[in-house]
Amino acid sequence: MDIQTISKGPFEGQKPGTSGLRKKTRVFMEPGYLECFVQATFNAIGGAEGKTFVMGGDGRYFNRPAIQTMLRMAAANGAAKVIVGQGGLLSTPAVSNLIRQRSTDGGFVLSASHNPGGIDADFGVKYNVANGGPAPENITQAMFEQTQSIAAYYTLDTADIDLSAVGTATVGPMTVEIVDPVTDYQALMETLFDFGKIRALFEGGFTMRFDAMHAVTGPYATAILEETLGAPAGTVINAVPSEDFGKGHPDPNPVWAKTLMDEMMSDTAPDFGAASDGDGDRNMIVGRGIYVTPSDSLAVLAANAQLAPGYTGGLSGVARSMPTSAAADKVAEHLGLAAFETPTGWKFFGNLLDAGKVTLCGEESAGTGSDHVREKDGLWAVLLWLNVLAERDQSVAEILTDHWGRYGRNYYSRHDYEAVPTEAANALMDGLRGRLDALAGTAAGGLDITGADEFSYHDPVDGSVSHNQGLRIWFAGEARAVLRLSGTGTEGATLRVYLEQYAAPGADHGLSPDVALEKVRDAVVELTEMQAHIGRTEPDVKT
Ligand code: VG1
Ligand code: CO
Repeated sequence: MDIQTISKGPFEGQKPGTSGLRKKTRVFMEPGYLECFVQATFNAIGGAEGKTFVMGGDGRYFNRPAIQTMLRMAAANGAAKVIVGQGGLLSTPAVSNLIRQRSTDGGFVLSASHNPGGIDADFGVKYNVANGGPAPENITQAMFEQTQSIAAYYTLDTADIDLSAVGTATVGPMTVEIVDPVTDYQALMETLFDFGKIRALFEGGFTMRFDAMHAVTGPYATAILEETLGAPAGTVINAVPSEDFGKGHPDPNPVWAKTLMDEMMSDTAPDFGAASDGDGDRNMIVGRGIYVTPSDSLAVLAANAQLAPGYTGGLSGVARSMPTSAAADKVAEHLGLAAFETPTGWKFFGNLLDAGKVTLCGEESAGTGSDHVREKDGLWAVLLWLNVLAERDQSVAEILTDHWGRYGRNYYSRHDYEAVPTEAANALMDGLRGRLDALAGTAAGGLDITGADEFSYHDPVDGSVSHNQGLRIWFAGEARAVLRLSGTGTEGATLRVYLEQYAAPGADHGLSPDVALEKVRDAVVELTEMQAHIGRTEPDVKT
């Protein structure tokens, strides 16, 4: 066994609090860089000796060589076995499922999620623990500390192994099991949804477009939607994972999935449209002529989940990330369910799911999931929608209009200001933070401010507290603004501004979000002195 020693000294680790590392691909390709992160992870979990891991990625550039490197390192660190997806592919929810189903010690996902791929784009590695979920704070903290002091990593001098066929192989003394990436995941979906009903829906002429965005859900969606549920060939587009995602941005939102959006808004739109991201954990839902915000999607699914076989017993509770709109809370209130508000990032849902406190979870960033795995799950959300559509025999527009009529509409939009100089972004946030206590009772953008704070999360299961999770401002008339800095960007800072305005049942639900949210937006621009801090007030991306 070779012990490689790092010459460049302490290594710049992941941002504290994030469960993986996301960097430019060329940075990951620097000698020893990926290795340091992987070794830091093994060190942080008390070593790999005798352990079993799952490994797979979204197929982006560097996926395959990185897996080979990581297999050698797992073997050199004494791991007993690694389960790898064929061709090095596994979606994030499929990794989560395999960790749970095979009771492994953890797993690695090679992905920078919705960030673009390619040698000049982004790469990433995430570590998930034995419950199938992203590494929780105590482990990410240990990983970060390891990256600050690491001086050596372990590897073997062995040849690459062939991952192109299902079977078993060895790397040094370690066993590698190469599995079909779709089989176990599809089996799980078949336990949750009424495949017969959905097949009948397609047989009845229901049409759909699923945009896999040249990323990992292509094989999953083709196998499940076309080959099993009988959707016609061509239902799944951009279905072959490519190393640069067809030079696109595999982020399922109206901006990056514009081709799909245009089709859904056209005269020849199919009944239902959906898309997923690089690693398959996000989803976009769109009906003919109508976009469903992720916050609304969570609320609609919470209100209708019991129509699917996996959820007939009802939900134990619903959780959403803090910036996500309160639409799901309205449903929970109505159904008498517990509702939880967590910081951004799926890892915070893990304890609630493990403790049986919630069944469904969601984030405004197009993440929805349930207790079936410990990650958000793009295709799962699409299948639940299909099951609901099959049961209700209504269009997406009808379901949404009915939902708003019953619970009210939470107008919602996220504005992203990308590649902001880090100092300017910090100054903007610090400036607002310093004035939060004085805001209640004042006005901005023509709205009265009723309160403001910085969100801290008190985990009801393990009692841990997470501070600095976003600035919140509430306005009279059930409006809210949230500001936070992204933890996943790779260039400067990304400022995220989340805008929300509630319109009760019976109020006007036909406004464009921009119009409904204009005052809240103006208030944010004014309160943050945005122009002075970052030299602009228009965001790069609105979702
Ligand atoms: C973003 C989203 C957040 C999501 C995270 C990881 O984080 O806003 O909701 O959990 O990405 O998603 P941030 O810190 O950039 O706002 V994924 O699909 O990258 O695993
Ligand atoms: Co993702």
